[in-house]
Amino acid sequence: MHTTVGIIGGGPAGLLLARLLHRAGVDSVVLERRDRAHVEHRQRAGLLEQATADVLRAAGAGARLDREGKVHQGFELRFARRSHRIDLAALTGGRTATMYAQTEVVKDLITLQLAEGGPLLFGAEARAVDGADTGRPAVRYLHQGRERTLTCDYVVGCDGSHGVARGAVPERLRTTYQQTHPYSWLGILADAPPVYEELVYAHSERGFALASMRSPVVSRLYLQVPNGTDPADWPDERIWDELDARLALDADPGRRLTRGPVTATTVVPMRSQVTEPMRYGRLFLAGDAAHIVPPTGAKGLNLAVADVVVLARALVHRHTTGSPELLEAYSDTCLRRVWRAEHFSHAMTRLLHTDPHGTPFEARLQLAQLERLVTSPHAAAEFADNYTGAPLVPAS
Ligand code: RFL
Ligand code: PHB
Repeated sequence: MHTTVGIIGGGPAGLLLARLLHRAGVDSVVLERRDRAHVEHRQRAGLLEQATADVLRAAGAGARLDREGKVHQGFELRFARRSHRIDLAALTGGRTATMYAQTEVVKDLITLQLAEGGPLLFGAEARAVDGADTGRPAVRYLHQGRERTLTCDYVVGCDGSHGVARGAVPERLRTTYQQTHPYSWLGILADAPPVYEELVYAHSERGFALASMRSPVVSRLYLQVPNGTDPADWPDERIWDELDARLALDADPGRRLTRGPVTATTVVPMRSQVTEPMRYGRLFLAGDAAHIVPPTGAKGLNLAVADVVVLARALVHRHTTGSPELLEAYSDTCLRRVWRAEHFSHAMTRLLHTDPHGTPFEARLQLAQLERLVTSPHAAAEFADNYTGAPLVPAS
């Protein structure tokens, strides 16, 4: 089989890239290791930057997003048993975020791809990328028990943080920068109405907590836990008790933590990682395959979308004009945004979590920084600008 763009990975990055290329008349094949149900039900991100929602709309994937997504104008920040509202829209001249789960984005893109797009093969596991530095790269993959080869003009690794594409860049040419944070998130889904119509981020001496939502009857909640935590050590009652203690809603008549059956529990390590460059010859890396942020700032999916928007534009430019200049600029263009988001995600993570190795002095500094955020319009505006996200394609 031959295609113009071979895409490894059918997560949000790979699916959206295939969609954008299809709309511009460039053919592609998507190879996805897992089956459709697995990909559609993997619980992950929830919050879309405005620019991400706009891209999905422009790609013809905005109908259900507009019906079911909830626009968030701000969020609540709680610390020292007090509550503050960060008014994102007021601080940014009208920018907002939209709560629409990654599972739903993926379902919408898969439906479109199967109805109108090029091949999307489930159960197709890429094993290796050959000849990335030649004019005719190829992906070797396993499908229905047989090894096959997909020859391509370009290969894009959208295969997440544990994929194979990154390994096809020779080690001497790639640098990985990384940091593991000294805590993880215990994430749960519960059949219980959300705490509040907006997100609630809480810093407490007991650790960080986040109250998010998936629907009017399903809550998504996160607790800071030590690395290596076994979810089995967190029976439902312990989770609810800890959320109660950290969110400290008792003083606030407008908010209530309603308990309900916990339907899923996962532990997510908090990692920061960037691999440079994001291109080797005709192989490009996009999304989690190239960079990971801790989920605190809700940036991972949005960064994946930003990468593939830049890449689709560059591939289409090459296809229609023959000029490789945008493809050559791809890595540098994306990395500027990636490092901005890495910095913000890292800073927001450190601002809100309780460092198990921190000193009392550092804990006081952290409170001083939180105070600054809720009392200085300048500090709040800088935060809100980062949280709501930069425009997708830089002006220059
Ligand atoms: P994905 O989603 O990991 O998809 C990669 C796909 O590649 C497939 N694959 C292969 N296919 C073929 N051959 C191989 N050899 C393959 N190896 C892997 C995999 O099966 C998979 O389908 O990467 P992608 O597309 O780059 O998307 C990135 C996002 O998924 C990720 O950044 C976000 O989920 C991060 N994230 C959040 N991002 C946000 O923007 N907003 C949020 O609110 C947000 N919250 C979160 C998050 C991530 C979380 N976890 C679980 C880490 C909350 C959590 C808890
Ligand atoms: C989520 O709903 O999963 C979510 C929301 C906001 C974040 C992180 C995760 O900052």
